[in-house]
Amino acid sequence: MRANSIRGLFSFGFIRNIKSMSSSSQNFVSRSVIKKVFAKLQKEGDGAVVRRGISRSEQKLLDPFLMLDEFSVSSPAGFPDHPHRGFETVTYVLEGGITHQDFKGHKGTIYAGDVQWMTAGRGIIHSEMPEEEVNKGLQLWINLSSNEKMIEPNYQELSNSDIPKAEENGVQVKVIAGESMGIQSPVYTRTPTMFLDFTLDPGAQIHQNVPESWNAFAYVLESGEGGAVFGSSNSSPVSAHNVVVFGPGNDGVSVWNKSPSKKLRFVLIAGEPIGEPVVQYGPFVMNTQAEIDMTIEDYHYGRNGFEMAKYWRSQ
Ligand code: FJE
Ligand code: FE
Repeated sequence: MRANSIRGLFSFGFIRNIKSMSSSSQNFVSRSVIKKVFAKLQKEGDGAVVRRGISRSEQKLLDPFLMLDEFSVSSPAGFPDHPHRGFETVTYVLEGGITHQDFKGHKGTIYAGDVQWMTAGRGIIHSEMPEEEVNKGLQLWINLSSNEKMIEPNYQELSNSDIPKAEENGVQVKVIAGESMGIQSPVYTRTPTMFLDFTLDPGAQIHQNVPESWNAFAYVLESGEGGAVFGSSNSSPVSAHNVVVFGPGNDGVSVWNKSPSKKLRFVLIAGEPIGEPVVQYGPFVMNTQAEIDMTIEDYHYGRNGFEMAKYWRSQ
């Protein structure tokens, strides 16, 4: 197969990107759309409302991803003190700010364009509260493999200016994880993950490489009517607040902005499947029910990473 040797080397993916920006895009074979999910509004946390794009029903199809929420939250609503174990949360603020505080004294506010990549590992207890009048963003949950579920918690925090950006042929990309258009994110992804924020001018298109074995989806943030076309240039357009799940294989993902006047903004997220059983109890994600039962006990009695559970309250 053409360029198979290049396709296999993810680190050389940018070669394909540069090629695909030029005339060879007709050779690019895109994955097709196998499912669309409209992210319905639902209540979460304390008085907060989220659009849940990925939930339990997509977990098999989209391993290693567990959840995607598009949040919009205003004080006094928020996500007060709650635990996590067994996965990572990625919070990407689109507007306003979110202040987080955890049980080990880690505290900070992330604003529009900033990312917090939190590895909960064996245990985090934290609060995530809105800072400004309007606070919007995305929160993605990425599973950890069984041998990493109980690692020490870790944070990677990137301000907007730390996130690599590129612009070419009416396409802007912010590389939150992975690489695109020849630039690479500094984020370390324990579960190999790509997280790209694309804005396409009217009439622009992209052909983004995605490793063949990975699961991939897009989430449409903003689109002109009939603008967002995924997979093949004659497929039916997708409106904002939809998850677009891609089928397996091929070179990657093609996207067209067919709107004559409005920009198209979407995130493209892909990851290497873990292939292990998932047992989720709210904010705990383990491999077996016995591990969930143990986690509930650990949280209750303040053990195995939840030592501060009994004493800590956010301010
Ligand atoms: C949660 C309680 C919670 N979606 N989007 C239980 F508070 C949460 C939770 C969030 C969340 C936080 C932000 Cl900043 C953005 C979110 C859920 O914190 F997920 C469960 N299960
Ligand atoms: Fe949380």
